[in-house]
Amino acid sequence: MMKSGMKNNLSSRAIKLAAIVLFAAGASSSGIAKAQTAPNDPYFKAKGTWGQSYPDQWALKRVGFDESANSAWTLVGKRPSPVIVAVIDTGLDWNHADIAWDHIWKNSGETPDNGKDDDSNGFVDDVIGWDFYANGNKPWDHDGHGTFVTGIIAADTNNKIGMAGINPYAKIMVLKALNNFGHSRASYLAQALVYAADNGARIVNLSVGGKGLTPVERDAVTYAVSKGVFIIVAAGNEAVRAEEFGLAGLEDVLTVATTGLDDNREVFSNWGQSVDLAAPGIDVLSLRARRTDFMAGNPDIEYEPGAAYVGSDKRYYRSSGTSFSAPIVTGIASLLLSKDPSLTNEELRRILKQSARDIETPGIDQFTGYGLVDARAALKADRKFFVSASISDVQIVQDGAGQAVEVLGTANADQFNKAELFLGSGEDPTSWKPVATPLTQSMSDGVLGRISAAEFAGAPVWVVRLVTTHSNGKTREARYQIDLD
Ligand SMILES: [Ca+2]
Ligand SMILES: [Ca+2]
Ligand SMILES: [Ca+2]
Ligand SMILES: [Ca+2]
Repeated sequence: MMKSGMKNNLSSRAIKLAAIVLFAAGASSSGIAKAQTAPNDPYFKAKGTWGQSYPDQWALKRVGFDESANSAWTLVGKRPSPVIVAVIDTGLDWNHADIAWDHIWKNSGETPDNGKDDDSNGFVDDVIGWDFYANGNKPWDHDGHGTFVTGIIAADTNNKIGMAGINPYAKIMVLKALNNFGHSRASYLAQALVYAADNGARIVNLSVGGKGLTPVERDAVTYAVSKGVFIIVAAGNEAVRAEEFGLAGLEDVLTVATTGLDDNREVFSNWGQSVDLAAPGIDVLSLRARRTDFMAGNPDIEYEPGAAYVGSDKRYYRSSGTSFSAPIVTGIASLLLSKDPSLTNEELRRILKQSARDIETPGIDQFTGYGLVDARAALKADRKFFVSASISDVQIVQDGAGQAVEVLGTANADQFNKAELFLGSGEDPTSWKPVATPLTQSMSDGVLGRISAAEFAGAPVWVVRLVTTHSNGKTREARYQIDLD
């Protein structure tokens, strides 16, 4: 269970109550057009509310939602479309003043509270979603994790209350498949995925995990993807390979790792080939469900109950973990669909990855994938654009009388210009020499070039660097370390 995994010491830090007096509830619900300007939500404008040096909603600001004239919200277009986003989690506190009914999915085929399954989908009076734990139609959040995740995606923006959510056009389908302690059963998760797919969700956020993956979960993911659902999964907080971590290791989901204030991967964040992207996930502000404190009682974190409450009303909360990075990407992915509902899942995935800001090791890396999600770049991206570079393996081959190292992988682009191989000595080379003949045609899962054995003289460790260049001049690179021992 990855519901928090916070390793910083909240308990040792005195918490200041919010200096901001919140506007009374009952302020007008957010108008869609209003989001075109900087939102008026107090926490969105504030910094230091709990004594920190950075903005309260730094995580949103870091990925492109800010108060500037070119904030990501200004790029959504004139007539954004609603998008159904299923949050499979611990439920939702729908009475929160910063949750608008307009942002919750309504099952139009279902008449509420008549004891009948009007739309014959197998669920009686399922109006906003379902509680798979209690097998009921009121997926109330007794834990807080689900409300927190939902707030990041769809807290009411520009309502003069509390915080801003990322997508003012999202319609949240509330699927409760985790219990009060954040634990789930594979069968509930699978049922929730199938429900999401069968009832029109376009995106699913899964800030949940656990070691191992059951066939029923795998089948449910396959089914949901086949029905056109785009699934975003938190990488997990165990500092292990995400491939070994349940849903996060699956190929057909988008797996999100966590970065901190310095834009580097946080140490707890799971890593590996299956990590696609990263998003901020440290000291994130979101909604607190009534009577909850989800970090309390988690044996993995040092936490004093109540320490993460924010606001004089204590209806906000702050926490860290990959659970809260995933919904940032979910919010952005859904906003891309609000702007252009015709995007395919392949295009959505391509845009999110290709527009990410490269961080840590240059190129795609195992800690942050393509890099830090960038809402502004994503909303401006060309759906066809891609440039890729990856090295999958190297092998020793016979080359005439001598030997050579053959580099295998992929170098392509929608408009390919060239791909070049370089070699540098040591684990972190400071200079590079061109080796092998540049590719003038793209290559997928094939031979990228041959490097003569003589090039490897004089050092025990070398790094092969691949640089693919798009015809527009943009590049992407990949690196591969060779240890001659
Ligand atoms: Ca029904
Ligand atoms: Ca009914
Ligand atoms: Ca708000
Ligand atoms: Ca990188």
